[in-house]
Order: sequence, then C-alpha cells, then structure tokens
Amino acid sequence: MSGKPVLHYANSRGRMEPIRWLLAAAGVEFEEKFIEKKEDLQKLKSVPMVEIDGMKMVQTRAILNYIAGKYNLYGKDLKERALIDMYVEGLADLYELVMMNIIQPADKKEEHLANALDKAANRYFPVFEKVLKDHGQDFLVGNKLSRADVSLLETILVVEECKPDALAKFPVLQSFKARISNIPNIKKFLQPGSQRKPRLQEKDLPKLMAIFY
Ligand SMILES: N[C@@H](CCC(=O)N[C@@H](CS)C(=O)NCC(=O)O)C(=O)O
Repeated sequence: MSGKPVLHYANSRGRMEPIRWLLAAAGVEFEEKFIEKKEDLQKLKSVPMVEIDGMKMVQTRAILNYIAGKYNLYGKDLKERALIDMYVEGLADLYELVMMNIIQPADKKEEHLANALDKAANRYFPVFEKVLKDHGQDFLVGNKLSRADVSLLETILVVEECKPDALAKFPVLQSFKARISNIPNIKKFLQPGSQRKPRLQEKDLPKLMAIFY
C-alpha cells in the first residue's frame, strides 16, 4: 500500500493518541476514520486499528513498535531499544493513571488525581530529570530523537493539563519540553487544527461509553 496510513478509532484520544503523536513526530501524514457506534467497533473487532503498508494492524504496542522501527525512532541497537522500551513503558503507566481519572467515581476522583500527580512529581519526573541532567544531551537516548522523547513530551503535557505547574521543580524537563515542542513536525502537531485530539471532557463520556462498553 502506498497511500497514507488510515487510523480507525473514535474521535478522541484514548489508545490511538500515542499513535497519532508518533506518526506526527515522524512527519507522516495520516487519514482518520472515526467509529461512531458500537456496530462500527464490532465490524473492526479491535481498535486502535491502523492500515499501514498493506497490513491491518491492531494492538497499540505492536502498531507503535512498527512505526517507531520504520521511522528510525527506536534506537540504533538492542541496548538503546531496551532503554527506550523501559522509558516508554514507564511513561505509559503514568499516562494511563492520569487518563483514567475521568472514569473514577465522583467521590474518588480527587484522591485518584492527587495520587497520580504525586507519582508524577515524586516517582516518574525525577527519573527523567536525572537521566537528561546526567548525560547532558538533548534527547533521552542516543543523542537523537526517539519515541521515548515523544512519549515524555506527550505525558508531560497530559500531566500539565491537570496541574499547570507540574514541572516547576524540574528545570531540565522544562528545557526538554521547550526543545522537543519546537521540533518542526511536533510544533505543527501542537498547533490548533492539527489531528491532535483535545482533552476528554465529562460530556463526551456517554458517547464513548456507548461505543466501547
Ligand atoms: N490491547 C489492546 C486493547 C484494545 C482495547 O481494549 N480497545 C478498547 C478501546 S480503547 C476497546 O475496543 N474496548 C471495547 C471492547 O473491547 O469491546 C490494544 O492495546 O490495542
């Protein structure tokens, strides 16, 4: 297949958003087909689904691994790849924790968010601050943009949506954020009108629940 990748998912972030980010960072244009109702999901069986290079790929991690490998965002050898995997999986844990806040019961939301933000500030961000500070390079691994940098920026932005000063105690992450946000493909994706999806609002939940649950 020679055309653009086609992404099948709801018109929301969910599990597709890291795929949108990675394609955008790689400078790859993509089309989107939004599922609107349960029957659309039943036809596809599993989403995210991405049509790419003649394949119909499912499973978020498999899709991300393929894109990262194809566009040289996955390190130069197995050891770099192992580091990138560790960073990406850790960031995915934090990302999921924050994203799940919206579906917590009303009386648990505040406590859940406080726990997620505490983990960001005391467990996750200090690790990345130290990695960048210790090696003094612009990127997390191999002095070159990788999917780990893309995940870190995406996760920082999601945490900042909940706590705008989340990076106050992390000067190295502040410069990292500014630097990576300024890479032309990423800068474009961060501008209004891109295919980046907005933060999920409570009012969007019933429609998504009707599709996925
Ligand atoms: N491991 C799969 C999980 C896929 C998944 O759970 N997708 C959700 C939407 S984000 C879904 O389809 N839920 C409804 C269902 O399983 O019927 C992946 O990462 O792609």
